Amino acid sequence: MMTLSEKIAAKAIELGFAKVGFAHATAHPEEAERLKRWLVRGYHGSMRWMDRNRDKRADVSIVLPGVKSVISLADNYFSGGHHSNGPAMGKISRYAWGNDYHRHLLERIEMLAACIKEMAPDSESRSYVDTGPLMEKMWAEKSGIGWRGKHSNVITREFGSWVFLGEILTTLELEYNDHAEDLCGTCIACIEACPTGAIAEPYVVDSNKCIAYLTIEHRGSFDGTIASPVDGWLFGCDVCQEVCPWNRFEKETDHPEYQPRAGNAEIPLQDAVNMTQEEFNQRFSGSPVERTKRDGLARNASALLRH
Ligand code: B12
Ligand code: SF4
Ligand code: SF4
Repeated sequence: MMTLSEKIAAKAIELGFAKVGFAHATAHPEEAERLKRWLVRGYHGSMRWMDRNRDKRADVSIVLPGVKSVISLADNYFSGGHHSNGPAMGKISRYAWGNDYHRHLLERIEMLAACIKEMAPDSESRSYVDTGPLMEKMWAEKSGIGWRGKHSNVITREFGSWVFLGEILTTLELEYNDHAEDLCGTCIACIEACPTGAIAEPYVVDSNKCIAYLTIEHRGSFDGTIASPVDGWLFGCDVCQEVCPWNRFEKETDHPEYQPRAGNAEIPLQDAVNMTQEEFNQRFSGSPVERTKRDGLARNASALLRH
């Protein structure tokens, strides 16, 4: 006879998740303290939303009263292929080659939540992908999905770090996994390879220097104290993950949603500068690249051409 946890795990795998894990939904004051330190140092740059709901990020019982468990889910998005690194090309980071993951993940997370409701009608739940005030990487680690590498992303033994994360908070008591063991050892490849020195110390990223932040989240120009994107990264950056030895275990995803749209792994920089709004919509509607908007992409391309 399968336990409730086993039934939920089996359903998650059936829905196409690469990994699922369960953690007891207790507060973690030491993580709250680290988050506070990160914010006090200003490592969130202009992402002021990271400073809001700090109490909720530290304690999920404020988000869902009576919460007992966090179900962590991981979706493998590695679709094979590599950047050509050709001259005057702008690289798009791997996570943004296909459709926006938020929708694809959330739809299936909500299906799983509906199945759980059928299995336990008195239970309550909340589903999250990225947008909620949740420390997703911490929960992935606590639920045994993977550990936080020194580049701060979660690494799984089976798929490397090319995974998106999502969660279900539930009032159900479940059987909990052991937290994932840190397997970075003495390696510092990501810290050494980061082109802007954004990994301020092991496990801690200063967004102000991170190319992912500069090309996606930062608004306005790159002048004064703000750094500029480098090394041909037009949208996001994969350097710290590309050099990670654990990504030798990458496996190709079978989700068509994460397959690259034609020509979207990299774009001639001049094309990105000249792209009309209509072309931008045709190419990137429903893709993560939409977040930076046409003007943001053109700004990034102009900055790279100036280098
Ligand atoms: C804000 C944010 C960003 C910011 C800040 C990044 C960051 N490292 O925090 C920016 C814009 C830079 C960013 C970039 C990227 N992001 Co982002 N981002 C987020 C978001 C919304 C919040 C992250 C957060 O809470 N940061 C706050 C800091 C304080 O948390 P933290 O990094 O976990 O820091 C902890 C460690 O420093 C730790 N710590 C300190 N000392 C020590 C010591 C030890 C031993 C340990 C274990 C830990 C530890 O304590 C801190 C608090 O717990 C999450 C979604 C979510 N809601 O969680 C996605 C998320 C983290 N991003 C994601 C992705 C894919 C990316 C990019 C890879 C995209 C790209 N290719 O360009 C890059 C990676 C850059 C990098 N090296 O981190 C994925 C990561 C998936 C994974 N496998 O881990 C997430 C989870 C989204 C998702 N739902 O899938 N992101
Ligand atoms: S994403 Fe790029 S810039 Fe940001 S920490 Fe990793 S290597 Fe550095
Ligand atoms: S490159 Fe090395 S230190 Fe960095 S996350 Fe991977 S194993 Fe850990």
